[in-house]
Amino acid sequence: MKTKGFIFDLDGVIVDTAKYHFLAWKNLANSLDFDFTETQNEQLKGVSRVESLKKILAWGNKTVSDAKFQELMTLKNTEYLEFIDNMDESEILPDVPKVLDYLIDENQGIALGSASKNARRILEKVHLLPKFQSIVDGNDVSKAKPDPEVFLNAATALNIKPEDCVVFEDSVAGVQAANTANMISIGIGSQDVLYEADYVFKDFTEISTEFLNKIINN
Ligand code: B16
Ligand code: MG
Repeated sequence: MKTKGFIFDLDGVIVDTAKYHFLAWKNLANSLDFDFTETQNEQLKGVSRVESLKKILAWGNKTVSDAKFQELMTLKNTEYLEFIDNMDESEILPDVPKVLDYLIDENQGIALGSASKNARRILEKVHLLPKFQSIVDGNDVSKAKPDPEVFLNAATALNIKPEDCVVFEDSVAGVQAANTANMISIGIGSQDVLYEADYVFKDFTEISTEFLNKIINN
């Protein structure tokens, strides 16, 4: 049995925190007298907090001082954390624990590779933190996806070569980051959006142990 490194994105792969990011950003935009759509929100998936706010302000044609920018980031995160603090295991996406437990039983490396600075707190809330050998999140990287830094750091933390790593990602930028890192990319979501991934599944209920064994032993 080979040992591969399995790197999981957080938002959109393990839990659906995108809905909370959307609500918090939307309230912020509304407080500045503009709005944005759920379609625009798609462009914020996998994107760091700073880059998200830059995009949102551009949609609203707003320019703000650096101090105001920092204040808005804090405001958004404070509201977002109120949603996070109400999360529990029921918010874990279908069959994620099953796949994690299978990979752990098969002695595979398991890491988190997320843009979120709140990743540990979220994993703690849904009681999945102990399943991860390594956590690489928005506090550990200087370059956002599609830069491969977050996944390369996760491979280093697992002590597994990038070409022996596999990434589960729901965002286009994340799939591109995995591909640039020379890792196997598995898109979670729609084939139409994630067509650059090596494999795409709607969710983890579609991922069989046969498929995982194939990936492990390839
Ligand atoms: P935070 P992921 C990303 O998580 C989200 O998809 C993205 O919408 C968010 O802006 C980013 O984390 C930063 O999150 O404000 O909590 O630091 O998909 O990379 O797990
Ligand atoms: Mg994501």
